[in-house]
Amino acid sequence: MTKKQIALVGNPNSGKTSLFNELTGSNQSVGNWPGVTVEKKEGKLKKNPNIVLQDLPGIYSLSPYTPEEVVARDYLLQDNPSGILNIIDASNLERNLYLTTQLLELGIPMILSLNMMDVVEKKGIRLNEEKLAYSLGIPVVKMSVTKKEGLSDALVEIDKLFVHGRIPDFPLYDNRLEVALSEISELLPDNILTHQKRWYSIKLFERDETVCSRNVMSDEVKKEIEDIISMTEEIIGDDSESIIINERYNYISQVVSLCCLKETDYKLSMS
Ligand code: BGO
Repeated sequence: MTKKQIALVGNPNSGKTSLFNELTGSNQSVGNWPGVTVEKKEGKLKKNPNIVLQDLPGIYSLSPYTPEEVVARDYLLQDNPSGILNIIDASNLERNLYLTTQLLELGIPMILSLNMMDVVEKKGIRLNEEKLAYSLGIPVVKMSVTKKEGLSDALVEIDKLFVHGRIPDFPLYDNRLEVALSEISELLPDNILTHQKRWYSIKLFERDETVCSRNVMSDEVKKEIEDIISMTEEIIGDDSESIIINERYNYISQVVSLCCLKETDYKLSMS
């Protein structure tokens, strides 16, 4: 039987290595990603050796600025994993969801693992995972890897992903930005897969050099895209990279305000 691949993705210190070790045990192989000195680790799930967990380097973003980010995004775009298991430190929800917004744009079925729930509880934060799952449109599981809690729930979601995993809806941003992104999407080269169009449109809007140089586009199309970007920058009054960053954080703060209550929120309302 051919092996199915799940990519394990998360920020540094989210508990990714701890989860990888728990799920794969001693069934691991370690090497380097081609051409870079970034460690490549993969392992078969203890509970189902037909599923391979690909441990991607800890990253904060899918920008092209570090070898770890380049390795992670190249793998996610080119190696066609069946799904992404995105582990986050739920006690730092806003910061960790920044990478999640980018992963949602790749057109790959995805599961969100809310790790460090023991810390979340100690901080008095109430997190409604059902509302979070509804807002993001993907399955969400709570876990504490060090307490070995929630691991079997993650395995159940991985199994479900192979049966009815679907490509998540991507986050929607400011209308003026959405118009620009759909115009860019229309101009993308034909070889870009439909489910990856959102990611490529955003990367071109950000003037991501790697994406610009790897895709063959006529000078005319390049100019049209540049005109769309500069006009949107003028309308919104910011540079394109900052526009995307701000829109991601606006989206995250809406999601977090729907599903997260800090102790100060409920203590105030009860007094
Ligand atoms: C140390 N809860 C808590 N409280 N901690 C967790 C959990 C959890 O659910 N999951 C992981 N950790 P990595 P990346 C450590 O190593 O897996 C802890 O970078 C220490 N080390 O045990 O390495 C985990 O792969 C000394 O903590 O994350 C680890 O994503 C004192 O989070 C840290 C205290 O986990 C990072 C902690 C010498």
